[in-house]
Amino acid sequence: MNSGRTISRRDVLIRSSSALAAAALSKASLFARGHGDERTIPFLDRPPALPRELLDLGLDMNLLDWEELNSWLTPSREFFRVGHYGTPEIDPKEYRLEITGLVDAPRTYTLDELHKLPKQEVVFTLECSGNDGLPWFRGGIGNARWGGTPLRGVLERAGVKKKGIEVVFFGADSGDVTVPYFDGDGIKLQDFDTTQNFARSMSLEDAANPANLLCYEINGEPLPRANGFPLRLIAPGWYGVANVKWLQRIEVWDTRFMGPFMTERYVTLHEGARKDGQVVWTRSSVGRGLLKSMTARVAVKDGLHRIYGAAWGAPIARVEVQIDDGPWIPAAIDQGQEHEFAWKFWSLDWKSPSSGEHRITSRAIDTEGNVQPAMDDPRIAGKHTYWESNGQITRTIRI
Ligand SMILES: Nc1nc2c(c(=O)[nH]1)N[C@H]1C(S)=C(S)[C@@H](COP(=O)(O)O)O[C@H]1N2
Ligand SMILES: [Mo]
Repeated sequence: MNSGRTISRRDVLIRSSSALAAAALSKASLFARGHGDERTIPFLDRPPALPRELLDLGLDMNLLDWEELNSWLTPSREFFRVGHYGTPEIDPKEYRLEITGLVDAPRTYTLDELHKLPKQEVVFTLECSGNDGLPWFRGGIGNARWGGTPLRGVLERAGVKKKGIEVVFFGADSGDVTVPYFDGDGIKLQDFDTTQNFARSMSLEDAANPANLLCYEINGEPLPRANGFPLRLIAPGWYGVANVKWLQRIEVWDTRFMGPFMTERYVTLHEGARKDGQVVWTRSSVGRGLLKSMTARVAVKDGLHRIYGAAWGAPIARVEVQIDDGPWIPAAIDQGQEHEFAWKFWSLDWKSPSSGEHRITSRAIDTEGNVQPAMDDPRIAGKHTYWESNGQITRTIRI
């Protein structure tokens, strides 16, 4: 198979348990004052409750409450969940993973066989690309140490044929999808009612990234059912939707895959103006995660105020905070969180805030100098859909 973009071993987060234990110790510095007589000052902008329609569907997304966040690794039972076609129940003894399509040696794996393959772990902050795109949708994010076997090895063992360019990942969950059929002039000829499994694809080059895992563990425990038991794809650096749960079949294709979660749902519509003033509309499939940060909590202890938050979506170099219309002030970044794909926690001492209402905005800066866009940046302001909302978030609070 193609070797793809070379990603150095160093970039891939293969950690022994002792290194991970050290990372977990960073809890000591993170939100260090979140104990004893420290008091959280509630934000004025807490998200509204889920809309009635969603509650009626019995949807329980288990969203993160930022103000309650007190551990760098999200405990598995607290991890958010998104399932568009319900939660399949899979008997681990009956479970099979199929590798098929344009490969020399198609085969199926039992769970036991997958567990016996080389194990690798990665700490990765998984965010739903819808997070912060709708008023009630806040906290569709979590950080975990995922364990499994590298996808790359399984693809190599199957032997991808020369013609293969696309890797399609099918989940066990399925739903009804209406597929419209147009003629060349855009006239609709027919609607096909189909049943399709949840599926997403990646180019072979992206799929071959050595960080990608066929994952069966979260924080050292088996995956909970809602998070993909017994096996899911973990694609570090990609938005949640790419991380296919209840993984059942991997197919190598010689053409692009056009499933609804690539081309219809999880699609961003953007209106941008070029330098010459011409307006250009683009539609793109949600894919890689984007640079972002969030102010999680403001606390006071012994009369001293401190702002806490997180930043993720790219290797984080710095985080800056703006209070009201003041200057951008660098925040202190917690140490011991040197994981390429994991969020970093930060904090800032807020020197003698005046009483009254205040606005707090954070922005993350990655190691390449990219700055998280402001809300009026054309990348955000020109976006007409709610996906990929990584604009700078302003929280409001009364002191
Ligand atoms: N099979 C399957 N995989 C899926 C989904 C799904 O509906 N079905 N939802 C995706 C989306 S949109 C997100 S945000 C993540 C959420 O992962 P989590 O439920 O473990 O938090 O799963 C992704 N994988
Ligand atoms: Mo999502």
